[in-house]
Amino acid sequence: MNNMTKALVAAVAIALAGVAQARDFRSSDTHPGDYPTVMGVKFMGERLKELSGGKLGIKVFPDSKLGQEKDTIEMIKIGGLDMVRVNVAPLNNIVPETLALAMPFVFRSKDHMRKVVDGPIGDEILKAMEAQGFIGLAYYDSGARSFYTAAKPIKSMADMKGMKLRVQQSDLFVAMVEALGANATPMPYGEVFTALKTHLIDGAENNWPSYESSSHYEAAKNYSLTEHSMAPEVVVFSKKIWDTLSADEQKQIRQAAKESVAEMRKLWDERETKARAKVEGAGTQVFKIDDRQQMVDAMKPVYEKFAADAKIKDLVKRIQDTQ
Ligand code: GTR
Repeated sequence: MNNMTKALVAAVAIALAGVAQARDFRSSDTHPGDYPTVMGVKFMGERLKELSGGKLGIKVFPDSKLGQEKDTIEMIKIGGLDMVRVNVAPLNNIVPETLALAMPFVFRSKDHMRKVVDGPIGDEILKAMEAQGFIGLAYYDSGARSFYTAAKPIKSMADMKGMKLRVQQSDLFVAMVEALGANATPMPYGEVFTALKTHLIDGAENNWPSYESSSHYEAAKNYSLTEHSMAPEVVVFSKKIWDTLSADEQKQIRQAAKESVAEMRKLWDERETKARAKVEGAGTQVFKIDDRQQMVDAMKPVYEKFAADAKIKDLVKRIQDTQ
């Protein structure tokens, strides 16, 4: 072999070793492939590939292919899955600090929510996840959640009396719905469409993009602008697996996650507008709430119960005080 061939052989060997070492983290999401949260994590994967010189990447499994949110959270805890993008609500029962972000009516606007999660409060809550086996990497937008129903529309709090409404698997959401006078039915997201169709429930609650992409709008055509929650999404890594990575790798993952936020928000804002237009075009009726303040006032016992702990109370107060 001449020197040139030797150099070539060596280069190929190094490249092959690189390929052999390349590692794709598996990340779960309940939403379909074109949903902003899935696209956000895909973007994060591309950035991670660049930052790690091709050594690390992410493979996203959409449509709950790896399980419903609660199950994937359990998998993350034991290191059976690398990453997941979930809403903070299914983390409420495990990481109490996340309650502060899911409290009803705690955020005044999208800007308020973004300011809180982008600042020290957001970081503090991400950090609090570690004790439970989660490395909180970044928050994604989830807009505002409102109730939607199949038969009778909700125009005021009185309309909710006795209705059976699906909520996420969070005790806080159960308490919120009960305080509004309805019956809460916690169940995984993937079961809601059938539950609406078969009238097991009268309605559910979600943001515009979820209401649209899940086809819930086909089964429940009355969307009432309660906008009772802005509980954000979160991108989480398994601490068990995290602890086996080098400091450099951890840094690259954190950076890629942070960089994906702006991209996700751009996609989110576009999707919110598109989703609303699509469902309204398909026959969804939108209702304003006659006396939304009555709903806000009804949350007093919910705050008393779920923000009783000094730490949560303080987080909630700091969120409210954020201008
Ligand atoms: C969506 C959220 C999902 C899931 C879903 C639900 O808005 O993006 O992660 O929590 O709500 O209602 O279960």
